[in-house]
Amino acid sequence: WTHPRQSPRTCPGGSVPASFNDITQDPSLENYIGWVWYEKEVLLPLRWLQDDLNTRVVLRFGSAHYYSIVWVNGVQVMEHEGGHLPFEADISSVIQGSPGIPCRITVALNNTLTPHTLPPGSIQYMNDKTRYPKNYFVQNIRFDFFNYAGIHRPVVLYTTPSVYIDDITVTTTSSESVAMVQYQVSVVGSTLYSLSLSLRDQEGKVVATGDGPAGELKVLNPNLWWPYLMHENPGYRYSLEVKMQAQANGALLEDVYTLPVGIRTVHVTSTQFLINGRPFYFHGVNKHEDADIRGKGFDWPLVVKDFNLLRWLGANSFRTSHYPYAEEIMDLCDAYGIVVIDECPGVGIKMSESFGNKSLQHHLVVMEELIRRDKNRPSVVMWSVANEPASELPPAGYYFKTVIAHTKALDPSRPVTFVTDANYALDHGAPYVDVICVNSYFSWYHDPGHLEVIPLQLTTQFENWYKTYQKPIIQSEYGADSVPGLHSDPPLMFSEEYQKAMLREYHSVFDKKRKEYVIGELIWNFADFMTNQGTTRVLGNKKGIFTRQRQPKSAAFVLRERYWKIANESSCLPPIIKSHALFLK
Ligand code: GCB
Repeated sequence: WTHPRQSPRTCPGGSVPASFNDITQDPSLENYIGWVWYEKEVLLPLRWLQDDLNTRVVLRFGSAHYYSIVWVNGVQVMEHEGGHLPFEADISSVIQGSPGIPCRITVALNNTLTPHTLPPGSIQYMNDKTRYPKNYFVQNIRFDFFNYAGIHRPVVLYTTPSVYIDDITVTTTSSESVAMVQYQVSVVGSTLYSLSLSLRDQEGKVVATGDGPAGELKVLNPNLWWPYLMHENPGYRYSLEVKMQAQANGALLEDVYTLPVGIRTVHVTSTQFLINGRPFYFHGVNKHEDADIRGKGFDWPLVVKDFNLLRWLGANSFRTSHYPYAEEIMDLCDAYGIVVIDECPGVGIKMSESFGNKSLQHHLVVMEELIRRDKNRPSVVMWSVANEPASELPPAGYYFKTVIAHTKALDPSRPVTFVTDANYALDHGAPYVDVICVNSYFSWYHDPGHLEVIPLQLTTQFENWYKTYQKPIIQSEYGADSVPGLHSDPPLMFSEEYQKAMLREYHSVFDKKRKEYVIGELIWNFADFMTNQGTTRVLGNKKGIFTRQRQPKSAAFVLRERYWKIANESSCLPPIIKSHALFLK
């Protein structure tokens, strides 16, 4: 640790959950790359320590960026590679025998990105001594959001009995009058246990019961889980109570877990995306976990505000661009019926070394972690394994074939995609996806300022992809930067008017093609967000239809009118939803 930028840093107290970058006045912490330390002492309830043989104490992190090592009372209890996903360890053996003495939790975090992490990155040493100080280096990244780091999500301690429910997997099938809920429960700690299950509706009535580690529950006249704006009662979830009993160390142990279950089906045809057998059109957004001061740190009021804005907008869906979002956000998607394309942190996979075996193996592990976390969520209708990789490189073929096959093997119930900006004729990954998700920025990065090229270029884009693959297409990104309050008529780039005009050009093509095989449009982006500094970014990316502080730009009203119009065209929407009032309460 010879260079100041490499010296390990200690994070100021009380900064969890939050990114460390923006919370101090210290500019060297803003772009800090290297080790950061967190430490906290906690007093554990005496009860946890007394019944030590039968109580399992678990320490769980919602996420930390990116590589973490965790010690409890000086003993290393876990390490984890990658942000955005939870990790936990049984710490029972480390904390026993210390009633009344604080338990010390120490975390070392390293936010360095390498060609084999997800997202990938590279460290570049600047060796020209006439231009840079000794040991000077930069972290290169190939993605367009600020590389915030820290303990981003809640850290909790919880207990289970020593024999416990480790995992539950639920899938559902349904017809109009009957649904089947298939379940699998895994129990760890003993092979001698019994399991009983009961499924309750929202009135608390038991509608089906079962027992054993695997089986099927039959639900007559099911209330299906419907997306927001597709039904008057969206997001309906039953409660599945799973009860385990086991004898261990002379005691009767009981573990109970209650899982919300939404009954719905998802199918993809060559032209449609069907939810519960009905065509679903994605009219939604791409988001980021990003806000002033906290960076990527979880913040309930911000999350609630975002959901209110989504509902105001008439958005029925979003993609978790470009990494898995907090579990609390996913819970709200399930509850409100917001449909999710769940993306893993495979963003900025551009270097050829990032398509090698080491990267591939890690990508498979990340998909396992993501699917284990989100597999039971009715809101998640599709997995996205990457965003804009260099899929025109030959190794991308084998790479995506393998990642997608692995994802489908882990979860045969959902379609899989990745988001491409490659030329349709050169993309080696596209043959393996179920839905084509394509990003394009006509009149912005291509032909900047020329709105008039959009109709032709966008129509050609859709026709080329469809002709090649006969798969439904989502416009997974389109957009333009606008500096809030900057006006220009005729519309010029970066003005609010230009952003609106660009949207309208895209929309007229969507309206033609959604009669054929275009199944969705997701604006880039829901809100302005922070990026690395650069000559094309003025304090971040300004393609939000809301500002970073969640105030609407003019484009938000254009989109709102459109999304409500599309929702109201749908024949299944009951009259009560045809007014905004319900949602402005
Ligand atoms: C993209 C990327 C997104 C960027 C966006 C932009 O294609 O997927 O991460 O932020 O373009 O604004 O450049």
